[in-house]
Amino acid sequence: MPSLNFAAFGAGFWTTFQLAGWREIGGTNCVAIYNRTAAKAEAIAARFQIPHWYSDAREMLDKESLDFVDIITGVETHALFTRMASSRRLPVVCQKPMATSVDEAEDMVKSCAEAGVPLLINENWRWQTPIREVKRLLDGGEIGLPFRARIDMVSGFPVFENQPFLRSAEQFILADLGSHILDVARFLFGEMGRLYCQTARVHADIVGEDVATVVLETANGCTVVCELAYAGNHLERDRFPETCIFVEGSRGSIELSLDFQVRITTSRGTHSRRVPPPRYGWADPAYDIVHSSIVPCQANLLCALKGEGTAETTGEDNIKSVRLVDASYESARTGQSVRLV
Ligand code: 89Y
Repeated sequence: MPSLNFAAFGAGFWTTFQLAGWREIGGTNCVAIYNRTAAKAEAIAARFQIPHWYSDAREMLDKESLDFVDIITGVETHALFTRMASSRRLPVVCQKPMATSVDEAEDMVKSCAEAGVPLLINENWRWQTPIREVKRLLDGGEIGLPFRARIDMVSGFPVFENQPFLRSAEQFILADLGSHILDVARFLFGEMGRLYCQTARVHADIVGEDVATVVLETANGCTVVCELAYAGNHLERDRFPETCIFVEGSRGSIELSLDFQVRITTSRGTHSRRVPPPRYGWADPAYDIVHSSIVPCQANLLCALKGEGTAETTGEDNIKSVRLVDASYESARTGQSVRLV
């Protein structure tokens, strides 16, 4: 199959890594890039030898011959650019968080379904090497039925330095990081029936919440507690952006701890293994585990774009993660738990 030509929307922090990820996989060719600030599009075009750059998205779509688009802009523009692409019958890959609301996410899915084109979400967190290992162990069934789990991403890493817009986001940690972690909760434990959430703001100089605790209940009664924080420099070992997971099951437990250590404990004892992510020269070492997960995630999306397989993180699937984020904000606002089914 010839390479698929695509255009990128957006020239922010994540664009360079996603473009490097496409190159790593092969089979695609970025032929154009749009950014509302032309100089930023031009700079990335020069760095990645992208032949055309634009500051007008419609002009780009009118002029370029494309097989799909990759939307890597702020969440508030995802629906607009998705509709622009779907109305031209172009398949869409869109950055997480998929949308600002469940209604908007549903509208995106509808516009792509009506146009007969795939809508795929670049939701990479679940593709991290040690998280895939936890999933493999859970599916193996050795620990029996999980009845409680904890998923933590707690760090003092200054995320605002690379992504300054997060400082002024009204919805911060649940939308930015929670969309990943709640997606991981669904990936590992299935769909949720109910949740309760509390949030807090520790940074005095930001608008949104930088701490969130979400307690979820799966359809079959497992409790999953997600703890998120970008609250400040109070940790002895800060290993941003590693996720820690602890699962208790009827016959054993699984633990993913810092430094990619995965342990499974059953009546036969504890088996421990270090499962580090691959290292790529183009990745920012401070984001290694996440940047490396771009590769299997985008490879999975590419299979779907080529009609050779099914994507895990379709728009239709990701709406369920958007719902969890939305319900978490609702619960934090009302102080009540929210039923999801
Ligand atoms: O924007 C976020 C993401 O997707 O991964 C980590 C991050 O950069 C900061 O929370």
